[in-house]
Amino acid sequence: MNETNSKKITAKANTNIALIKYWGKKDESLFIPTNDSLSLTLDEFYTQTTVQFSSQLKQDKIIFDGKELSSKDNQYESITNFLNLIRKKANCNSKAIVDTKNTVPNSAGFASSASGFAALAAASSKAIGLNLSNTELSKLARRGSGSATRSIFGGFVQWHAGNSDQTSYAENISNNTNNIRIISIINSKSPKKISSRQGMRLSKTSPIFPMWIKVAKKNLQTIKKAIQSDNINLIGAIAEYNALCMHATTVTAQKPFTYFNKSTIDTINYIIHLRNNFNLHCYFTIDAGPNVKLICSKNELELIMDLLTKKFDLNNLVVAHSGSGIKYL
Ligand code: 2P0
Repeated sequence: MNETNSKKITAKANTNIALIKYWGKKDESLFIPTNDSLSLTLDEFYTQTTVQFSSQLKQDKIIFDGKELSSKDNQYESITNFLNLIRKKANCNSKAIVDTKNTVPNSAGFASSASGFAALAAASSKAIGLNLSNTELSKLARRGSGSATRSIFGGFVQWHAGNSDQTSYAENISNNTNNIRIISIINSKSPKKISSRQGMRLSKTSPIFPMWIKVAKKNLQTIKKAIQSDNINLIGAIAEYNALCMHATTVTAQKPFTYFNKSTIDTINYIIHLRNNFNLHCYFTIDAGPNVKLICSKNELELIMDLLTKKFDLNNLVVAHSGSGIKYL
């Protein structure tokens, strides 16, 4: 980048829902996870980010959902730290204007950091003149937030844990996504008290953490076969079991904690009730927050939505399909 101002680049990234969870790091500074994870990129929740570098700026200017962040905000710091990585890679000192907009409810277990850092990685690297492959973008997005590693790609995505910066990245493993639907059942939009980062640290103190890694490895093999054979029921059953195993490490940590609230438990029970008493093939998964995501096939979506609206406000139910990977606008 030789001119005063770089090109202005806008990128859009979708968020993703982990069916095999990323939970635990073996290297905190490089975001190397303890286990491989697998997700479905969603079409509903996304981040759109515009970046331009300018040698005339004294510091980064970051506009987050229409509001300029103060340099004292945590979000400002994490975005600037990420931009520093890009500047180092491109050997350029210019500061940037970043304008980012989310349709993801912030910090409520919807991994807004996944789409956020994926969009930032794509827009900022292109704006500064780096021409990175999606694999390289995936490695870069990982340095902002682990789950962002997967949001570079669409469809079903596996993040290979690896053991170094170069070996820890994601790839699309299947676009066999026509029949799967995810219904987000929103019971809270308020920020969580324990960040994922902190939660992962605490969970590592659980005596069952080593078991979690073994189970996740086994679940990954089974779910990949289920994806190949388009077996939504098996995908749902494995994802549900995997989520419960992840959350088991929170309640058994040396300082126990949980992301569940009362509505989380009610919703889990309702989904089990639909399964047992209506013979519907619906399953749940839960991230580091209280909201529940229901997994089902498109054939049963209408029936399931009819029953869900008897219990939940329609405004709190969001149906998502599989979404695409990074796009430049
Ligand atoms: C996941 N989660 O696989 C798991 C499941 C939450 C539960 O990735 O510390 O915001 O920035 O790497 O990516 C959320 O954690 O954590 C997450 P950092 P991140 O989607």
